[in-house]
Amino acid sequence: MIKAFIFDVDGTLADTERDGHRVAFNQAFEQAGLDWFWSEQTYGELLAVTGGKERIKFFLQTHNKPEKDHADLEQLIKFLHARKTENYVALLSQNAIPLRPGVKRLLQEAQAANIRLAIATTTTPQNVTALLENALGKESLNWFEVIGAGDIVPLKKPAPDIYDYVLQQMQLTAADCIAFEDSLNGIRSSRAANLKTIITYNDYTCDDDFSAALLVLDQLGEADNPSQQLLKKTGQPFLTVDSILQLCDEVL
Ligand code: XBP
Ligand code: MG
Repeated sequence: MIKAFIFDVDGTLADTERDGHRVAFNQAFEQAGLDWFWSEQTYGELLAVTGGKERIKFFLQTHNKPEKDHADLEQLIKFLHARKTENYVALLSQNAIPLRPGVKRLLQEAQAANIRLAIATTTTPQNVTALLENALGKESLNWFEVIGAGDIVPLKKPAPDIYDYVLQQMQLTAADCIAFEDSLNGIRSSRAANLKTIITYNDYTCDDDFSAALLVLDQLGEADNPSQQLLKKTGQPFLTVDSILQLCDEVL
């Protein structure tokens, strides 16, 4: 019996990368007087590395930027990332990024069915709070029993650490839970923690290898905004808690 759903945030709960994180990084570069700019395409390539600080470092190396030899590189990255987080939080409060279709419905259905909820993400904790508060209201933070985020674990996705942390906090085993992810790094992490995983992909991740997933969908879907993949597979317009539980029974 499934006891909990564990959600990734960026790309899964909301499409935050292109118009949220990317914009906030570019603002931070400008604020620091750097001439770096991450286009939509460049950002797609940089998404190979999870974590904002890790992504900046990867950019410096792969784009051979002179700043990679900065006397105190860690300090520079820390400074840029702190600005980026401020920018991201401000951006969400001015212009909330909506949750993806079906997310709010499934979260509410899960609670009504006494399924416990948690978050496992590599993003900074303030970013999770800002997204949930602006998209769902302050009280929605209480919907999640554990919010595992950012540097709380030593290794970010694709390592299993953040999922292992959440499972340990909830005193559950992987067999009790389902993970919801959107990316290859995400499913590598969840599968390395032995979690059955449902994928809702997006423009940046639609070509990723999701062969290890329990189910791969374009989105969770709503009655008036159906999941095209689910319609094709089952004739249903949106994914429900019941259909998830049924799917788990079938694979066991
Ligand atoms: C999310 C990320 C994060 C955000 C930026 O990955 O990779 O790095 O892009 O967040 P996932 P920070 O959805 O797999 O958890 O800048 O706060 O690190
Ligand atoms: Mg993600």
